Amino acid sequence: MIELDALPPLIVERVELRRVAMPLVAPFRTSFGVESERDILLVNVLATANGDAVSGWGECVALAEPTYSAEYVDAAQRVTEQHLLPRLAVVETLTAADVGRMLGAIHGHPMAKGAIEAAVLDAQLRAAGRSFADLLGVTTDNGLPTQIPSGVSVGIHEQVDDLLATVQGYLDDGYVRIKLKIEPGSDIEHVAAVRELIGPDTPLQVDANTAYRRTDGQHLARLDEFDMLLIEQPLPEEDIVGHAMLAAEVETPICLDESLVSAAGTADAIDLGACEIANIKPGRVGGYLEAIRIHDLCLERGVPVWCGGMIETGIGRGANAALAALPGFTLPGDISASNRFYAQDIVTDPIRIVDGHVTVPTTPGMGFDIDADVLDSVTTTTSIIEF
Ligand code: NPG
Repeated sequence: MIELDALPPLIVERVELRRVAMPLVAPFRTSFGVESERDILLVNVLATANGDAVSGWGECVALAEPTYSAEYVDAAQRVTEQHLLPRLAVVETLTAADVGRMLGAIHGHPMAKGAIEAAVLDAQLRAAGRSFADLLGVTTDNGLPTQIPSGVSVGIHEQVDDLLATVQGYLDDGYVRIKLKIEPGSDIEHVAAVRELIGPDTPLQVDANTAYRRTDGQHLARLDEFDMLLIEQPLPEEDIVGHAMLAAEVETPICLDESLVSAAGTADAIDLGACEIANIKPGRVGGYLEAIRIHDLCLERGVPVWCGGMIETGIGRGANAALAALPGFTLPGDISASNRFYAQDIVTDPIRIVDGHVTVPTTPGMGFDIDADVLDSVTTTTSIIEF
């Protein structure tokens, strides 16, 4: 367990909520829609700790529309302003561990809650002069930076030729694992062509984002011959039993993403045989602390995990990279370089890929420093909540 008690508590003065508009370098199509621009809510906690002024940032990964999950960015901002922050403003001092506990009575909204928790943790770590990687115990003993393998997620392409050209580009960039978005009609043929292009040794997996039904077991079993790492979230998020049925029918391991929203639910899904591999996304599960609990649980149960992505800016990516260095993350995550999605990031040292790997940040805080000028240039609105 990580030593959160070693971090100084915050006396929060105010919280600034920023909305930023970040165009993507290319449209990203999934089975639930096309993303061309991210409209992102950022939470900035301004506080004092040990008498010094400190600032911490968290990124809310909710999308503009409630298509990936029920959360969406306008609602995330509203619940943050009207329900979440007011419940936190009543205490003298605040810690990251307090956030989840104090917000427990509010149902849902894990992405909004997770962004607040991350901002508080970032401020606490900065006050202590410690990195998230250090808190997690994932720094190296020999002074060399920790490296994690970098996977890339490839959107659905109408034409197989276009898909192959895109995948080849990512192979040239050095990505060590390819994830293909699939949906009915864009699956077997696409996977077959990509497997042929990348050869038998490059790890490959697919993500359906809930696009199939229980009756698709035999169809999905046709993917077995392509020797993939996993099939991610083939069925709707509530259908845990359906995933267990598919896991019995399909040889390729079934991985859950959207279905996993807590450690308790993850344990149940594992017990039911529905979750052979887990995708851990801090935002989806309410924050990094719950993500760590899910990691610990899966490590104990022998269930491999990997770190998912939500097209984060460097704020979320830096922290994800540290998380993904924990020992249970035995599969490459969706921790691609910043330039896979953004021409310009809002942090000073965006995540880069070198030899297929990303360096885990070790600067104080959650793993990034804000580039204030760029951030200002992409900010669309700011609102301030006094504590
Ligand atoms: O590298 O951040 C990334 C993208 C990884 O494919 C990715 N995310 O369902 O996992 C997903 C998917 C996603 C895309 C989620 C768009 C939300 C929006």
